Amino acid sequence: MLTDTLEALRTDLERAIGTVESLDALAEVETKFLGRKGELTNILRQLGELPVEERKAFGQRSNEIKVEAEAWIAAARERLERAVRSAIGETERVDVTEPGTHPTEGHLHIMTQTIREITQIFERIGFYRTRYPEIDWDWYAFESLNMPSDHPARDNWETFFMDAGESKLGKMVLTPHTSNAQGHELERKQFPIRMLNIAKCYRRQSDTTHAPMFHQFEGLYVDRDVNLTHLTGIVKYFVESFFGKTRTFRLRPHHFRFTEPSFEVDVSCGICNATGLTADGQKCRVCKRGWLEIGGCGMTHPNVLKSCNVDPDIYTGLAFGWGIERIAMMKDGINLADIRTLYENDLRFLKQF
Ligand code: FA5
Repeated sequence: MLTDTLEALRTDLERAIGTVESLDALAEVETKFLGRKGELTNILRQLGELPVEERKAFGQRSNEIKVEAEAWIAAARERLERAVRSAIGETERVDVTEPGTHPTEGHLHIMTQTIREITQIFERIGFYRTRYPEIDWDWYAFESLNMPSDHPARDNWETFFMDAGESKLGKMVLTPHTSNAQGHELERKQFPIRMLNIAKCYRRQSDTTHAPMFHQFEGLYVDRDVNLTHLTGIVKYFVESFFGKTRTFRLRPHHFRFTEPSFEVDVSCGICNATGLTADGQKCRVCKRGWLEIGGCGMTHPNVLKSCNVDPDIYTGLAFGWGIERIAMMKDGINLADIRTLYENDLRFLKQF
């Protein structure tokens, strides 16, 4: 009987919707029973087989079942959607009390750290940082520093010349020392001059103790009555501030064309306490007989002042130029086998500082 088939369909539909476990499966059930080619439509097509008096009641019952089925489907959809939402909530839940993962933190390169420290030390005694070109005219790098062209002293600064033509200031060079700043600063004629010029230098040198690119810091102090005691005072102040009061220094006579008298500054070795020997009587591997060389210094040569139109009878000056890679290594007592390691960017090395 068609009525029995209709009631059986209702029972099957209720069971199918009650046990369905996904939204996709629910959509399939809906199509199977209620779709255009679904089972209910199929039964309704057979309506004509019924006696006329039964048709009305059958039609009504079919409608009731359809309305009922739609309500079951809506309830099942709501149930399944809620389940999906709570599953997402579970997998994507954020536990705000869980300890976080620490992001990798970088730190400044040992050269930058040292440059900052040097700057602070000199700022405390009135020096100011200047910046002058690292590609400069020959006149500033040599000529104004009492080193005329073809003077043999120039050979000590194994210089890279630029293939960029010439002007009345000569050729262009990659600055082989920071002393090029002296001429620029003197030309400003803002006395007293207390310049601290920190810059990169370039020389045609590359071995375990020389890098082709390295840093120097250059001091220039020019005023009336600047004398040698100022120079020794500044060296003492710097050595004690940077290396600590346990270290001493000495000035060793030397020759530079742009200072007179000239010296090299040595600092006592912090590893062997200036003895040149380790505790077990071995030769100290860090220093030369108890001393480490920082760089050069001296009293400004009158010719340097004259070349920048500063009267040496009124003004006197002192200057120093020291290597930053060297002093950074000396401070930490690191016997660096190769100075070039500083620029190889190997994190296993750089992370130690
Ligand atoms: C000079 O360059 C002079 N301009 C210093 C100076 C300035 C003297 C002012 C007097 C007055 P020197 O060539 O010695 O001097 O270099 C000074 C320091 O720079 C050296 O002691 C060393 O510490 C550092 N240095 C020189 N060449 C290199 C290099 N290739 N690699 C690393 N450090 C270097």
